[in-house]
Amino acid sequence: MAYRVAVVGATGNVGREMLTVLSEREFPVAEIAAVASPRSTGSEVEFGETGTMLKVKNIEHFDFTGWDIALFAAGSAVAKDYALKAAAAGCVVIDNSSLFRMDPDVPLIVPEVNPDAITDYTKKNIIANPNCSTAQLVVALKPLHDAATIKRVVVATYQSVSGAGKGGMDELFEQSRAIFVGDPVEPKGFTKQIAFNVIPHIDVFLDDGSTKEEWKMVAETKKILDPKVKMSATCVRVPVFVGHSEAVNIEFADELSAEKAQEILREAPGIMLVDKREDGGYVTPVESAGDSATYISRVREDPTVDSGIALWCVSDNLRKGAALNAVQIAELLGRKHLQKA
Ligand code: 11C
Repeated sequence: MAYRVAVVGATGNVGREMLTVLSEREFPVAEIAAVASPRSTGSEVEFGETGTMLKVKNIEHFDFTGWDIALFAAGSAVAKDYALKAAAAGCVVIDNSSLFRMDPDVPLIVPEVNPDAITDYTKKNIIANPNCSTAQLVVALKPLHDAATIKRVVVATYQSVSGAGKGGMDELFEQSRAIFVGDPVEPKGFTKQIAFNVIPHIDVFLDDGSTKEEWKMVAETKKILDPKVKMSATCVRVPVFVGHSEAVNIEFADELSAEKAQEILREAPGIMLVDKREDGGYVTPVESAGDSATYISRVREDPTVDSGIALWCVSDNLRKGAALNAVQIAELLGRKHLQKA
């Protein structure tokens, strides 16, 4: 079985990564199309490292009829205009934007956590991919929740600039250069200087003083993992190019020792436990870049609650947080639901 797959937003950070992951994992592709805005039409992108160059097609003229799967990585505005069109044409959309995530008729899937929820995709022909900071968190939480029932999570994130797109990466690079050569630093996309700084603000502010990124982490975790889990998030942008990190405190209903938590995490799908309790015996975002794993380090008991664990969680936000998770969803869909000769 092989599928006709379109990648929408193919020239962006996540779209390019989707092409790489599809080719790396040898996704059964009968035909692949790179689709993007009129601005990128006619340019070329490589299909992973296959040497095959794909001419970028204009989304405005692209006909999704006859295409099996469309991986959308073009933001909410493009999803709003074209995902429903693609879905109506019979193509299953896996959308990386936040547009459909909380729609009760659209499953929000992390394959290691809630694969069975995918059956609901038939309601709209759309499946949502979570926010990058949520994806790695729920991969870490799921096996611990199964073992000891999570009551409450407190998380602080350290999110790389690639979460804000290529523009975010360029801004960090430009500001770092400007500081070294003594030029003035002028924030563009970020609200304050990001080079050699941290900014406790991602996405827009909400009425209660939290940000939309923080709201997304809470709402998405509840939808994917368990609505009963209470959660508080603080999301922070840091001057790292790729790789989101999270410091997580988890309170459980049942007893769970640090040793048992390590044992569980060592065996859990999608997780690589690197927890040596010595200099360098943990993973940093630079080391996670380009990898598929969600890395867990610094697992220890939290003595401030009856049963609690603190841990450090790092993953490549363009991979597990976006492209890889989308391709895993496509694999799940292909294996379980799409039958093609
Ligand atoms: C960031 N997590 O790091 C965001 C990017 O809802 O898919 C992804 C936003 C989203 O800025």
